[in-house]
Amino acid sequence: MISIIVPYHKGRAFLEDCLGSIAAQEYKDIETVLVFDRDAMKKDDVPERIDDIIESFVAHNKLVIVEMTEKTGVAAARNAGLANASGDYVYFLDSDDYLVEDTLSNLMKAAKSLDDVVYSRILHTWFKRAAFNVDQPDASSGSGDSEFDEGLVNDTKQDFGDIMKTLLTGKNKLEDISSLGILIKKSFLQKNDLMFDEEQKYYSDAKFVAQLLNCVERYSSSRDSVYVKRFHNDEIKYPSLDRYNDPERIQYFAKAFLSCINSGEKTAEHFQYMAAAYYVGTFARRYYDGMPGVDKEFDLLSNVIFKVDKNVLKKFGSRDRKILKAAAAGDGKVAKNNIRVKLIKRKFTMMFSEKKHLYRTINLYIFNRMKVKDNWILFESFVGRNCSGQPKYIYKYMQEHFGNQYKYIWVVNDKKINIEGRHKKIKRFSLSYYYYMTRCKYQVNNMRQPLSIPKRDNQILLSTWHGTPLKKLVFDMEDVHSANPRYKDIVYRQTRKWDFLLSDNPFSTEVFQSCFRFDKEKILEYGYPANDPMYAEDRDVLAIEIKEKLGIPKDKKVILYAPTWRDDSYYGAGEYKFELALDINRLKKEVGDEYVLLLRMHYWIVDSLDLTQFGDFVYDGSSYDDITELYLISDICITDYSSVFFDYANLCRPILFFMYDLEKYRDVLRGFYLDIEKDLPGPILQTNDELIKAVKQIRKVTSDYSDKYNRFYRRFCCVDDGHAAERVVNKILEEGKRR
Ligand code: C2G
Repeated sequence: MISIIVPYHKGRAFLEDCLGSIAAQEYKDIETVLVFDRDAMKKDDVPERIDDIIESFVAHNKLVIVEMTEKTGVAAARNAGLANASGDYVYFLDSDDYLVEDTLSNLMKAAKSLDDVVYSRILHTWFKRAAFNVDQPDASSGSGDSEFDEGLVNDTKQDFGDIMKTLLTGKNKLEDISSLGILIKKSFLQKNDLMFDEEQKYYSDAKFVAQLLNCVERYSSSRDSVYVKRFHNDEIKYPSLDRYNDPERIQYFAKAFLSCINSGEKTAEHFQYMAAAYYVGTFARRYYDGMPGVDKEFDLLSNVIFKVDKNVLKKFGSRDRKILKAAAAGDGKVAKNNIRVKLIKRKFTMMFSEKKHLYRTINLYIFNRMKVKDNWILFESFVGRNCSGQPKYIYKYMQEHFGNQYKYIWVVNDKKINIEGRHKKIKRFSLSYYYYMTRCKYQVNNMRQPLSIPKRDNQILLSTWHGTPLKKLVFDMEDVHSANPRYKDIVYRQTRKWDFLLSDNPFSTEVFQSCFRFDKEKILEYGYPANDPMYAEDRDVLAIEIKEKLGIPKDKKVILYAPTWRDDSYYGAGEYKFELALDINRLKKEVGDEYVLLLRMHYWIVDSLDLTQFGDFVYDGSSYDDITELYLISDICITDYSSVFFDYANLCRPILFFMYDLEKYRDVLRGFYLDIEKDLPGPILQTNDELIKAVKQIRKVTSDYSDKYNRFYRRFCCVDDGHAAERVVNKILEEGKRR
């Protein structure tokens, strides 16, 4: 029998997934030892209720509950679990992680009777279990949220069969060394007196694994067996253990290194190397910068570096050796002098090897010392992809009303983008970008700005965001499926720099306060400038021009299909896939005489669709800069979970919701702010049959939904009146005069 030891102190939803994954194991001869860390549980303001989860688990699974009252911490919890385990094998599973169905059966298949240990693969994810796909790229290799990814390292792929390489030398940091995903014979643990060090609040895994590696004789491995480790993406509600900001942490860190070095000959050199590498690679910088409490850290780490053998020191360059020798001797002054030389050298190497470092340095020391220009205003829409959305219409208003009084700067990825009026284009992340970002008085951005360019006190940053949200955003998302583990943390820091946030309606004002944790006073509920053209007198004239530009025959009505992206369907950072569920051939056959289809993929989608087969029925609107102009020429809008419909509703034209994957999108990926059955201004259609029928009977649909549409309009389009740009511009210029 396998005893699975699960320590628990927090995270109801995590525990549910964890126990669910145990219940779903193909291998059945298991008991679960669930250890409650009562002391840690008490720290919660409102204790979580988990009785129902336990009750339904117990109905079909063997469960032993261990109450830990005198001790606390993960090491003590695992030891308590060990003491109560009656299986021949033990297996540690954290309550915020989970397994796939064949995890244990694969381990047992690989286990030979004499083996002490069988280890497996650990895959990292920020997905909950229902959304986990074993074939997705490992989250620790960094994917998902665009340019802000830092990319962690995971190189356990090589020499998987060698236990030292997999469990030890493949890990970059002490906290990456893990006792998870390893099936261990209990008699082996008992024979060698192996336990977790309860004195170690953090890093107890490292010592445990070091000791295990020193006494293990027979082992196997199974690449097919997968342990799923979840990253925490809400460090505010659920900080992971290795992220607690604890001033005492360094003591545990130094102690853990010392005990790992002393754990046995087989691993000693490796830990000495790791400690020295950490010292010169990470700590040196902290020490040099004089971070608070760093002198104490210096003393503690000196004791560790003192243990580093001469042979190990030889593996480092001469400057690093000097730093390490000074550290071992406890000589802070010499250490610092050498660190200074190292950092200056590194800065120069970095500056000349990567442009971004050079530009950041120039920005910091030169541009940042120049005056902010009161009449410079910088615009960016959709991270430089185009000239559209709120920034475009704020720009347009300023061009028309303030002309040459201001210098207009547009941030673009490609200078060929067509932008009307007098302006200067700069490429995102070029040297000019740094220059203008740092010197302009005003910035208007509809997404998020990079943190690598510090914002100055007298600069004004207006975030317009890019839509009224239907799907949950940032701090309202229980799980972030598309972004890196630091997503919420990064967004939090970015949004703190916004002076104003634009909102289209009272509903958005409410949501923005929770999803961005943003102050109400700084939210401008002025409506969307990009919706102004929908109220313009000449909107039909404009529509004719746009239709002509796109080559759409005047006598054809237009169906706009503008779906959004799917969080879990991507190739890599910021590159999303889209599989078309719409049956274009059928739509063409059934309504092709009256309509054309205008396809508009979301800007994250990189798949280009081959539309040639549909002849003159389909027009590609994906590369068209401005979706507002596409709204103006469309007679029907088909969308799904995109905020597109909130804007389109200003035209009071029919909207159809093609939600073929509603259950997954709503229940697994995102969750919505609206009760879509009740609140949407059009029908939810899940099949092509339903969709085509609705298009054919569009008059009936319109009249069936007229009450709902009116209600929707009053709730979400109540501020837009064609003068949003005017309100926004007056406000920010007025604020500009004050600063
Ligand atoms: N958009 C577009 N084409 C699409 C979909 C969206 O041009 N096929 C543009 C629209 O301007 C829309 C904006 O991108 O308002 C945001 O699109 P969403 O599909 O809502 O998705 P997302 O980018 O995740 O925005 O609060 C805003 C949203 O909830 C988040």
